[in-house]
Amino acid sequence: MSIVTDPEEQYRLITKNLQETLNGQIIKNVLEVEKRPLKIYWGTAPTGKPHCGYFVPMIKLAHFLKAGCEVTVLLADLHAFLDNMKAPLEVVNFRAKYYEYIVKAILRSIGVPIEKLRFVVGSSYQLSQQYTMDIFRLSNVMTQNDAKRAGADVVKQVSNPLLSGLIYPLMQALDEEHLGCDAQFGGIDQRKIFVMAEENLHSIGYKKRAHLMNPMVPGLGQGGKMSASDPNSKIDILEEPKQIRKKVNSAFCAPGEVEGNGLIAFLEYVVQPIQELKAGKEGVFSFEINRPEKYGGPISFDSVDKVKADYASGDLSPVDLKAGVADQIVALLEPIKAEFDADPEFQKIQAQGYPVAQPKKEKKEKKVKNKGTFYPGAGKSQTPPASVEKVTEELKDAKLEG
Ligand code: STL
Repeated sequence: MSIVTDPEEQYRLITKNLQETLNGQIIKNVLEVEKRPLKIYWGTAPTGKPHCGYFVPMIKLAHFLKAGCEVTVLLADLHAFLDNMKAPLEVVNFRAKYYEYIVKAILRSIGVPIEKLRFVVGSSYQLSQQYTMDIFRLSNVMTQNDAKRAGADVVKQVSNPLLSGLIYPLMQALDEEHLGCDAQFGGIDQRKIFVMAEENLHSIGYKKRAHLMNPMVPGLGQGGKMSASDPNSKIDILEEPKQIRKKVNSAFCAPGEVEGNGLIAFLEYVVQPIQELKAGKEGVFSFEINRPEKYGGPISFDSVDKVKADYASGDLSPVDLKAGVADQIVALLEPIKAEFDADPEFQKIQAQGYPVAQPKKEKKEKKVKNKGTFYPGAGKSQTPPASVEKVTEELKDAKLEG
């Protein structure tokens, strides 16, 4: 991957395919006036196992690296905990490490050099005295409503919201200062937090950063949604080919409808950009569908627009589109799965981050007792939980109901 050095070309690459850029002038100033590499970070909260949607931000990280940026990946472990305990403290450090493995494996698989990529675990600096004081200082210039609104699209919305949901956005704003960056990148769902950061950091003596936002890309579920409750709507990065094909086959794919179609979106936002990165050339695209001879034989496309046109007209059927996209996903995930299968450390960290739930039998027993393990009156004789995750779920349910 050759590094781009012309400031105008760097800016074009940094902002390529984004939905929105706020304060692009800050970026231009760094590149054109200060003439130094742009410092940019992307944060992710290590909650559930990363799925195919992760390719979308990875492609932008590739653009940033190609533009010579100093790129930081924030593994926001405390945020994963603060967002309704999506990651229990007992496993969050393993999940952060697992996310690092996955991010590196994805980038390697698409031919991106990662030597220059910096990984920072949130709790490594977010528990410092200075950071803590900054939370307090920010909490004295922002209202509860400001914080609530900032987190509205990011923090899981529940019936009885926890205080942690107000702390979450404040910390994300502070991360910009404490990671020493010029710009933060994220999905358009982060917009309210980004705007809040721009509006408030100056009140505690810190500078405003630029913000880069990716579009939200439709998934494979109903209406292009990815949902935690529908396992078919998400394909794990380490999913087996058989499972990939099964999930793609069950994907929501309305005949003739291009808008919100997760399979076509995958071609547009993942397959094409990766082909462009690999070729070092824009506009390249080749998509082959291995259709059996008895249904008319192989089909090939050289642009996403042609895929869209043929799908809209009915010339390309959902069945054929699914088969072709499934092949693409299988091929993209193959080297990542191979890396996982060849690395015992990678496997170990996955097992530690995502301990398997206990067998159903025990679950039934618990129901009869109707008391959580951590219920104040619980006797010492109670069996300790096999899965931390499950206990956390129970505590959460108890809270929501109570
Ligand atoms: C998620 C899912 C996702 C992004 C994030 C969280 C972002 C978290 C974050 C936390 C702290 C920061 C920046 C970003 O400073 O796609 O659950």
